[in-house]
Formats: sequence, structure tokens, C-alpha cells
Amino acid sequence: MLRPHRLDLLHLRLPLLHFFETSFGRVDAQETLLVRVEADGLVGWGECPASAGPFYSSETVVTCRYVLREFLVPLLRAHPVSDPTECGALFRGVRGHRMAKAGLEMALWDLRARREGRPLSALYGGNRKRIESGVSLGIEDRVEDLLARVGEFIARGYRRIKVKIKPGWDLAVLESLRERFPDVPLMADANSAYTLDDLAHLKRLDAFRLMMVEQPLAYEDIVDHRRLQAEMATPICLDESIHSADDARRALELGSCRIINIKQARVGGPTEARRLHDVCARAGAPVWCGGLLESGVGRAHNVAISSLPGFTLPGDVSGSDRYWKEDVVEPPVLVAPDGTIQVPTGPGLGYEVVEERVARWTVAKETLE
Ligand code: OSB
Ligand code: MG
Repeated sequence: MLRPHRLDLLHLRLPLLHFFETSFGRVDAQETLLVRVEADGLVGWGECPASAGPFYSSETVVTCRYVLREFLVPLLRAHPVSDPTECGALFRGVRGHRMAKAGLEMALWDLRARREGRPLSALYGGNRKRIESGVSLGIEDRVEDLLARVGEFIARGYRRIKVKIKPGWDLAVLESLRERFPDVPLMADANSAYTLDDLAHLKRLDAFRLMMVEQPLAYEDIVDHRRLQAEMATPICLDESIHSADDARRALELGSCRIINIKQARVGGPTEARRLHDVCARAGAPVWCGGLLESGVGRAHNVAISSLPGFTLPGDVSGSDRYWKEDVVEPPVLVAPDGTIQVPTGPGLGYEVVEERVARWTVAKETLE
């Protein structure tokens, strides 16, 4: 039985080394919620990377705290699970709030893996020893600044570059990028900044030999994306529109995308992420692991899930030093000069969470006995 006798919700505010701007806004620091569970002298960690405002998804760190405190933790207390895969059924009555569910389920997976003395990746059935790392670079004040950053991350070995686009920061930027870096594996993420009225404009993205364009249209849509995909040569990758394995099945069946970005936090946790991975594998659709500017805790969870065989494209799982001066885990997540991250072989997440660093960045804390 996974019966934590203590559960802490730690609301962190982590200053970013460099601001991160998307089509929905700019942040200088990331707010996130760490879930710490304790049982039999062992500690498991999870993360709800919901951020301060409901701009990427409808959840925020504060809604995660609320839903965990009032609903999910009481459910777990009343019905202890013997395996984290049971969380889906246990939490089914709570609609949505997938990041809140994901953080708790991740912590239980880490706890189970540490109890069994096995790496989390092994519990998931992962078979990769190293994963390929890409980087997601935000909108800059000047194109020249972005070109400099892209050059820096290529030099560090990253295997693909993703840039954020929005109306007014798209075709000209990609043209400059292709001029300076003709052959770099490149993709663009619009975070829902366009509509079908931009169809002719979006079709011009085909000129830049992009690996894919991520979430160009509305954040829940799969119908307009189908229309766009039929008109575009560049593969569409969905992020915000996919909340479950069923969503993925429907989107692939319709032809709304050819690739899916899997974020455990967006889909409600590791079990649903694995299910989604399996749906895509059966459909022959490649997947990659997305990110939400996670601390080392969520990042370590992303490394573990990325070891599954269907994650055939480099993900947004970048090194700790791409985000933070000092991460909350030790060792930091490290991208080798060949652009890969080693999948840890130690028990659980395989990284130590440094509690004194967590405490330094904690702005609010709730302990649920
Ligand atoms: O759309 O993938 C996204 C960050 C915050 C919110 C949404 C997204 C992103 C990223 C960065 O692209 C991924 C990362 O480096 O963690
Ligand atoms: Mg995205």
C-alpha cells in the first residue's frame, strides 16, 4: 500500500536566468507546486508546473493547491492505492485539474520506485539509456538576440531548436534563422496564436523546412487543425488540444496532427502519459516530451518518461542550466556535449532533491498529515 503519513504542498517561485516569452506573455520567474509524500522513512516527489496565471491552461499553482487539499488528498486518504496506476480511477470524479492530479501521482510513482529500489524509468518500461535534448527558445526583443541564443544552444549540443512564434514574430524571424542556420533541426510553437483566417499566412511556413509547427490554432480545437493540416505540408504537432489518450486517438483519427507533444502534467500524470504514448505508437505517430519550465523535480520525471521507446524525437527536456542558476536537484540535469541526457540508474527519480534549496524558494507551504 502507498499510504503516505505526511504530505507537503510546496509553492515555489524560481527566478529564471533569462525571461521566457510566448504568444501568451512573458515571465521572469516560474511558479510551481512540489508535492512531497513521506512513508516508511522514504520520500517521493512530484510537481504541478501550473505557473502563476491561467494562461497556458486553466490551472494555476493556487488551483492545484486547492484541488489537492480539498479533494484529491482526502480521496487518497479515504482510499489508499496499492499502485499509482489506480490514481486515474480514484480521481475520476474530479473533472479536469489534470496538473493537480499529475503532481500527486508523480510523487506516488517516485515513492514506489524508491521503495522497490528501482529507477522510475524501469518501472515505466523505458529502454533508453540516454534521451535526446532539444531547447525551446522564447520571443526576444530583437531578432538578433534570438539568433545569438540559437547559436549558443547549438554550440552546447542541443539536437533541435524550437522557437516561439506569434503574428508579427514569425515569417521574418524564421527567414533570418534559416539564413543563419540553414540545416539545424528547427520547429515553431505558436501556443494558439492563430485562427483559420490566417490559413494563407500559415501555409507560408512550409518554406522553412520545419520539423513541425506546434499548436497553431485554438487551445481546445481539433477540427480547424484538421483543415489546416490538410492544406499544409509541414506536420502539425498538438500540445494544448490533447488532454488524454482519447483526445490523441481522436486527433490522429481525424488527421488533425501527425505528431503529439506529451506533457505528463497536461494529461493528468504518468499513467495517462504512457497510455497516450501507446495510442500514438499503435497509430505510428511520433511523440516527444514537452515541458512547462519545470524545476528539477518535474524535469527528472520528464527524463524518466522520455525513456519509453515511442519518444523518437528530441523533447523540450533541457538542462537545468538552461533555466536556473541553481536547480533544486543534485546533480543538476545535465545535457552532454552530444545533446543527450543520461537516464539515471539510481532508485526513484535518480536525482536527490535538496530540501534546503526547496525551502529557499518556497513562498507558501501546506502540510497535510
Ligand atoms: O507550449 O510547450 C509550450 C513553456 C511554458 C508553457 C508552454 C510551453 C513552454 C515551452 C517550454 O515551450 C518548454 C520547457 O523548456 O520546459
Ligand atoms: Mg507548446
